[in-house]
Amino acid sequence: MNNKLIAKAKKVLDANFQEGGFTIPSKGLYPFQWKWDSGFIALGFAHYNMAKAKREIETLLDTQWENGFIPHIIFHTESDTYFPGPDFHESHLHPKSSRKYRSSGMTQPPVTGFVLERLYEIAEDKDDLLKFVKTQIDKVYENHLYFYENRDLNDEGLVYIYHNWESGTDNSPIWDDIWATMNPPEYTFERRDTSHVDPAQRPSKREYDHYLYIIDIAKQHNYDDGKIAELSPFLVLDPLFNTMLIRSNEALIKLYKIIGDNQEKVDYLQRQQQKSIKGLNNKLFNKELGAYVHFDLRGNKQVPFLSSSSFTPLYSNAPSKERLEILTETMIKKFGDEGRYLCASFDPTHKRFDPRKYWRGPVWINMNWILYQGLKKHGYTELADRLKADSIELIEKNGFFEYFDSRKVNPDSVKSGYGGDNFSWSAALTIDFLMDKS
Ligand code: 9WN
Repeated sequence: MNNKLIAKAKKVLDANFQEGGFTIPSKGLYPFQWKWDSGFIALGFAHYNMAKAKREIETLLDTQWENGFIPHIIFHTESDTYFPGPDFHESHLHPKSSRKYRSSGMTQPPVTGFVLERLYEIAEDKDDLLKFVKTQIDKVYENHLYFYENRDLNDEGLVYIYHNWESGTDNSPIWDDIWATMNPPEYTFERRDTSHVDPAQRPSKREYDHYLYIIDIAKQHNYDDGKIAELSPFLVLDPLFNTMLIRSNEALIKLYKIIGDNQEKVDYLQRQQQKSIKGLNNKLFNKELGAYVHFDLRGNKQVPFLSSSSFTPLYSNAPSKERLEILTETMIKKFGDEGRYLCASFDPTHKRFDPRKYWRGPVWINMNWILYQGLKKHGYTELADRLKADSIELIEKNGFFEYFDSRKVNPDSVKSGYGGDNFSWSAALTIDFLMDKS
């Protein structure tokens, strides 16, 4: 164990924890609570302060809307260091939105189910943690119900995202062809992100116009799911998002069985799970590329590009033995060059790859954590260890940054850690990587 690094990571997390019972991803750049960040953050706290881990999840789930939806950003406090803020998102337009919290009207990958399971695994006092799970699990279940009832357009177990910010992999080259089908107005606004971070590492102004335009369309219809499905120019089946749902279903089923007395919910989840796994394997696997890809519901076609999301189904029970082999071979062949850290966020052999820019090529620690867990789960120990070692090396050399240059030798600069510094999930998952007893 690397005690020095763990101590530093704890310091980062504790400094980002806020009085309101939630943790900001990074000071200045991201000053609110983010949905999937909170899940990963709780996993870090769980190893040394379970009270804070529980609080993080409790605070997040308290923001749930009446229809089961959980927003991607919750604006607990005022801050003018981030755009777009609550006045742009206007979540109150939705009739079932929270009356207690201001938030966005979009969501992020559903990680909370497997986070509850992992908290239970980490907890020393299992009875106490199970008591906590009992108070929260139905909210996660309601959230899954929301997805299946409102976002599974073709009744195939796959749920759509209507905005790139819902994917969590915000300006991946995957979206470029969708942007090419749109011509949004030129918005006038003041970016805040580029005053914290080198603009060369962030999306362009024109890309932001697209992001804002999709929100505008949703707002014109009070964030009505049916209208969004009908009108949003961005409507995508994302392998990462759907895998997180599948993996969280798995966790909910396991936890409900431990709790007992919840047969109806278990049955429902098992039925959905079968459908989702079938959908993922039939619709999102690309044989030529040897991995899972996104599906553009507007264009009714697969988006044939490899990204770190392509391998995330490893973290679930969805891939067959044969597919597991194909996935790991593709990862090594395309992303595993000795001169590179695993795992770049986009195909390093593709011309759209950029090792420095946001989700267009750098390494992200949360994606590495997901892939590591998946590889370990299916017995690919050597590759799993390489992912873990690469993650720790990047953090040790550069600090707890938001993302990292995927090249081992970086000819552009001496610095290979990019985006927000003292970034919470990089710290939290370092703790989980290093303190993992399983
Ligand atoms: C928009 C907070 C979030 C992460 C996302 C990451 C980035 C926001 C932004 O920061 O997105 O949600 O303003 O760029 O892409 O994954 O949850 O850390």
